[in-house]
Amino acid sequence: MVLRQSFLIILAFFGMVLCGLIYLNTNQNSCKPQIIEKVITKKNWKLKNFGLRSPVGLVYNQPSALVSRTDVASVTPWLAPIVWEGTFDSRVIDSIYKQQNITIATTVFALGKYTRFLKDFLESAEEHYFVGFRVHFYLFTDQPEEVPNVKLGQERYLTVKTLPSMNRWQDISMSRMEILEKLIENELASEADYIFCLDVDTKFYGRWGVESLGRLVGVIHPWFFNVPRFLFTYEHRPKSQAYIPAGKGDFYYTGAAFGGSLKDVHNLTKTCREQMNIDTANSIEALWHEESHLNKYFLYNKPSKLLSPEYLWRDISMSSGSVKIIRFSHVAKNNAEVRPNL
Ligand code: 5GW
Ligand code: MN
Repeated sequence: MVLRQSFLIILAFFGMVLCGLIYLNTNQNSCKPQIIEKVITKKNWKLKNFGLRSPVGLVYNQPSALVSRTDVASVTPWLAPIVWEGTFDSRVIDSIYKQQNITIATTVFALGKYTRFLKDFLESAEEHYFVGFRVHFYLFTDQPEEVPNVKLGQERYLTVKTLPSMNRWQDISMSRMEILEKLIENELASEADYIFCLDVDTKFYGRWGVESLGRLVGVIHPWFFNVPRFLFTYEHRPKSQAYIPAGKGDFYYTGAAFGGSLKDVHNLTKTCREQMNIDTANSIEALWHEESHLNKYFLYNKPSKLLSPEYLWRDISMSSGSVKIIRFSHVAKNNAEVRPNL
């Protein structure tokens, strides 16, 4: 009798201890992310030690359905991701794309005095841009002799294409979309899977990798990511094809970087080229040229992925709380010095 009683007491005691432990554990999980991290690490340790591997052959932290960055939005209302530091694991995403044997075409224009930006652009790209992946740069210039001799790594290619000199910035700005459209049509189909079109007065300072790939990719303009849309510099004159009515618009996207699949970027460049031609016929030039047309396009053809201003910052010397890493940035330039005399 006494034995049975003490057995039951011991059983009840262990039951209480167990309940307490379960309670503590669930409680910690729901309110203390750092505890979750510990649990995950322990699991990883177990996985490693029993020789188990995740499907992508990597041991990595368990993704959380509860914990993420809370100081920025990482998804749009149409469920496109917005890529910020802390929203992806570079090892996981690299290992997924590594299996796909992809080529990323990258276009850049350097006419007139803008060839001076090429060295820093290309050298910094070698260090930070799609490192470990096949990249093919297509460089359009009116001065091929000014292209610096930058040593490119394995599986990285540069094709220089000579353009006639253009002195009017309108011509440079307008012709870019048409040249991209024709490049995709005539040359890229069997050569590349994705394309990015970048300004040359820029430099890479941090990783820009496969996390940026998507069907249609826009980059949020660094001046406008934290302002209400009535301040966006959209084209507001109905006469222009780039017209966006007041009170409309999602984000203000930069014209200095955009990309995506060949098909989607082809449609984008073709549409912008056609819209700009209509504007020219109607003697109107949109406020910010092709950037205005790009913004109109993205309003009606939503990007499937957005890159945060980490992917195009204003100038490396300026800082912001939510931008924790500057990956790519405009360099400070003296417009009067580099632009042709108008
Ligand atoms: C740009 C503005 C006025 C006159 C000429 C140009 C210009 C642009 C040029 O003389 N040469 C040239 O190669 N470009 C290309 O267009 C560069 O790739 C440049 O990055 C891109 C956009 O022009 P940006 O960079 O001057 O425009 P913002 O808005 O970044 O200052
Ligand atoms: Mn620029």
